[in-house]
Amino acid sequence: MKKHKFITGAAALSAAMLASACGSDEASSSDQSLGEELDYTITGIEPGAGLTGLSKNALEDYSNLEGWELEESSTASMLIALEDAIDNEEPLVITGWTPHWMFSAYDLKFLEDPKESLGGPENIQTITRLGLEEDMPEAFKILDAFEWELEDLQSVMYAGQDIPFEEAGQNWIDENQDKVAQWTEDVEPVDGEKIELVSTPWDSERASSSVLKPILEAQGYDVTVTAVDPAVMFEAIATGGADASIAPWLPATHAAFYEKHEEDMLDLGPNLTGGQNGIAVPAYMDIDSIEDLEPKE
Ligand code: PBE
Repeated sequence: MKKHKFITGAAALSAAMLASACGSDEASSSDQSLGEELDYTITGIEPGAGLTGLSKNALEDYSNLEGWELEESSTASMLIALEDAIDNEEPLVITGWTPHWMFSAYDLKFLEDPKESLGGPENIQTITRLGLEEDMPEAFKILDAFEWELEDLQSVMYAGQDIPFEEAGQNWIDENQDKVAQWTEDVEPVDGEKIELVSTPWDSERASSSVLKPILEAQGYDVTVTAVDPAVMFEAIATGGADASIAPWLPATHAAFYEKHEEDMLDLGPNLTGGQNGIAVPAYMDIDSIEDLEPKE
């Protein structure tokens, strides 16, 4: 699996600088506590991610995380730090989630989260702007029917690490004509009508977009998919600037945005179940719970 295909030089460079600044080549770790070794830092992702908000809640909720910090950067930098730690069998605490290929590429475990700061099982859900059903009934039928399994999304997401997502999505469509037929049952073709989808930049959502877009195009739609921060995505749907999204993670990840805009959008329910967020560590680390992290003295 080519893990770094989409990582830019700048991101790689800043992550390398972060890694060296974090003291990975400090002297013997045996005389240091885990917290000291990690500089009391949880390696996080983008500031705008729902997961970042949940992780900040965890820092508040757990008294043993007194003195710990969440380092916000990007998914690409977090993944480089993770690969680096695993290559050297060093400790690292990250904010992680599934579905993501990190759990198939590496042996990771979520730390137990007895306070459920990071939520429980997550769905990926479909939302539309108000009035879409009246304005674009055929697209609405597809969006309403669109629902797939974790294995489907994962197969597109894994393929997307080696080939362009457009190709991975089209291959999945070619191999899953029965599911596509269900989603497009009784749908009348349209003539180049424009539809604007909003999504987020993570690989799970690049995968789902790469499948939905050509399906709508095959029905005659002119489809735009724009990847934005979750806050912007909900805002766009609520204001009618965009038509629909299949990218919201709920009930916990995007709860803050959902609650803000609930009245101004339509929720079509889960298109996928079986997601999970958490604080994660390489499996070789001998801690099992967020509560095993010791407070800064
Ligand atoms: N994630 C993956 C995103 C949604 C998809 C869990 C990193 C987030 O907003 O946190």
